[in-house]
Amino acid sequence: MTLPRRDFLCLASAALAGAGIPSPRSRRPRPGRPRPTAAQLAWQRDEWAMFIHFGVNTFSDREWGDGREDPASFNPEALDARQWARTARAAGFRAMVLTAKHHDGFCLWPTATTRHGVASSPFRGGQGDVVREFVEACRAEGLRPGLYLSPWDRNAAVYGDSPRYNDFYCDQLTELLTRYGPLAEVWFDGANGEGPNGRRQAYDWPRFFGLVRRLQPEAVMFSDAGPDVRWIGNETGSAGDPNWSTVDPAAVPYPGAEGEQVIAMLQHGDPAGSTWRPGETDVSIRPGWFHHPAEDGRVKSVAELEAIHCTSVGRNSKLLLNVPPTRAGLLHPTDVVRLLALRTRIERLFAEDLASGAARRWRATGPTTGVLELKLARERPANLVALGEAIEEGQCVARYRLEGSTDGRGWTPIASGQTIGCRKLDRFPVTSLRHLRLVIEEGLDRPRISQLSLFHDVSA
Ligand code: FUL
Repeated sequence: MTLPRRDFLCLASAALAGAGIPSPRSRRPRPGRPRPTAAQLAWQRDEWAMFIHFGVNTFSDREWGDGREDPASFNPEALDARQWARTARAAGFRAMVLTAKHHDGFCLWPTATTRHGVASSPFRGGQGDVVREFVEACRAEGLRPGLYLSPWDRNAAVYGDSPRYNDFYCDQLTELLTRYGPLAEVWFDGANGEGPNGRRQAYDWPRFFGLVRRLQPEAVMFSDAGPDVRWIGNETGSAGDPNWSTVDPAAVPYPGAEGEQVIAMLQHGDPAGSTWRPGETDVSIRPGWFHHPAEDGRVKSVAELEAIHCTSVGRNSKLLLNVPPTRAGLLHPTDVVRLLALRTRIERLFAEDLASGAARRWRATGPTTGVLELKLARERPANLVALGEAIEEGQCVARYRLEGSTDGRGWTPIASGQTIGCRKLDRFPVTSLRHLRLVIEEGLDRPRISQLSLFHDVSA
């Protein structure tokens, strides 16, 4: 990306203002901490979204196609997007994001912008539209659809001729944003290469963002630089701890920006940040993003997936778990069984909130600190706590500790942490307790605790 940072920021505000649609940041400010928009809140409360990497790479057995793949190779003979969506719903996902185009440039919908896509393939006799089947399947199963459109395009002849490719990319975006009804998320990857002319493509991010805001005002946009939700900084399933949903937008000026500082900001956010931009944790259930038969024996175990839930959703992030369809166009049976077992495991884990119905008392100890104490009906062994802040009012807690007691007098420390946000999960050695207290030691505003739940994971 070649735009200097200041120009980028000016262009960004100009583009959003020019689109005539108020951006979340330009809405009338309320006093206090930054707060999420309704779309950001809905996005986070989905907790789990399924990522679907599917395209010519599925047939060439590659992770990154070079754009020279023959469209004739794309022929998923048993494609059933309803099977993807049914599985996702049964496993507890609430949204799905499909790679409408990956870096190889092959389009999964019948586009007027290039011949490199499904219309040139044998799939449904050249009449197929995977994006439509995907979106309709999501709607039929009550899932919120999202689309990934790779800016890096190794097939487009105009890639590298920056103004022309930006027009081409906006034409593709426009098709996707206008043909398929409301989208919940538009996913931008930051990958950036050189075109056939040997020149590096300069993406017009402000224009791309402005177009999405104008055509799909309810969709959240994902990229390293938001504007609505940010990449979490790795692909291993691990959000930072602490993890603030606020950022300084100047610290990650454009998608694909590099450097240790950038990764630290993506991982942790910034308590002093002016902008609400929560982190999304994307990770694959397999080693690769696309399906490779050689990896059929390397699907992550239920224990690994549960650990990922705890380091993503359990650290104030959202999980975008990739489950790639096979060449047939179906999710692999191993992945399906694993996902359903994960759902059962998570449901069991959180089945009995030992703190439900417990007497609770909040005592402020300062303007931004306080103690939430609760008393269970009887003494119970426990080893897991779930905490939450009422993030619709912003994220405030910066440091806390948890203490347990059998009699309400002698308190034992059981866990401590920094941020809470939408959801924080803390495990600790099995402790028998009747009293539990959350001590907010440091806050940025008056803490609003929406959840203090207690569980006993018997499998731990
Ligand atoms: C990366 C891409 O290069 C990978 O292929 C994958 O799509 C991942 C989600 O984003 O940047």
